[in-house]
Amino acid sequence: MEIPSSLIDKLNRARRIALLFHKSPDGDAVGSALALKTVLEKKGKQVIVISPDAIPDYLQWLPGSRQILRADTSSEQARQALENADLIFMLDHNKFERTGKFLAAVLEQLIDQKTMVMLDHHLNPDKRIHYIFSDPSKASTAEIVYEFIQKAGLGPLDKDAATQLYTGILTDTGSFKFDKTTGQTHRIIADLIEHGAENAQIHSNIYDVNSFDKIQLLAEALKRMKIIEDCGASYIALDKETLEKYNYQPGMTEGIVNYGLSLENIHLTALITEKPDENKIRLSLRSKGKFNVNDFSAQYFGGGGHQNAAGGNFYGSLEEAVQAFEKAVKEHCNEIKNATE
Ligand SMILES: [Mn+2]
Repeated sequence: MEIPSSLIDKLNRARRIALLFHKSPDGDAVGSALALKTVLEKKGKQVIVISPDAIPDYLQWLPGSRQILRADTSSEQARQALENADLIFMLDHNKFERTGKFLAAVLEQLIDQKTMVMLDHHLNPDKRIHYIFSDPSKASTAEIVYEFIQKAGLGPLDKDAATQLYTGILTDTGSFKFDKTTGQTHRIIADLIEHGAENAQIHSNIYDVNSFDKIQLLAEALKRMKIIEDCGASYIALDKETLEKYNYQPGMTEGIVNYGLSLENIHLTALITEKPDENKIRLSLRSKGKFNVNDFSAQYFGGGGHQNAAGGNFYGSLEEAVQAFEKAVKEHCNEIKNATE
């Protein structure tokens, strides 16, 4: 990573900095933004982190999490923060639209007036952004933020920043098991532990905090898993009545999609959910090997993400979404079946 001196100048001069990430934020989005906030504040900057919507419960213990401004409940404050910012950082997303309608419209208005910096690992970044540090070969945005902090001279990391970055890497690598996890990932993790990240405590804070409702919902979801055996695919569909029965909260379906991929000879899976208070069906897609769910989602569900993990949407009923998924799977049957050969 090379940071242009023009950006270093802008960073040095900036007084107010706004950081934002994608809708339905995960550990990588929140951890990356909070870590950058931690180090920038140490340099005397006024920093605000803006979230499109709620921070899931399993991340609320993160230092600084409770100061995050929610654009869905404080939209005017969020707009003002962006309008007043000297620099805007886009973390863990490649396009304005990933931040939701409201923020995307504000950012669209500001693109000619404000310097914007993207730190991300999703495919196809918006080329209009002034400074782009995008690397889809990286397992997490947090790794890119780590490097940015080093190269921009924003270190050394304190315990909070180390904890925030550790959380981003931990969650986006599936606890260091996804195939983009590299030696460099582990070298960064080693450095974060040496700077105070308490690995056992962080794992426990994130993974040992299930509610009874969440486990019951998982059980229900697993019972509903369907297999399209001939094509090596599986899926789980969850209707809103079921989610409501278990007192649905944001983040509650996190991780469920991965069970569909844990089966032998299954190379593509989807979690198809009808969320309460949404007029669309959401798909979360995972694959193994060569089968590219970024392209698959773009082709059928107007979404994208990464080669082996992507999201998408369907406008219609849950049943229609399931049918559309099954049809799309059949069209790519051989590719899916042979994805790991
Ligand atoms: Mn990420």
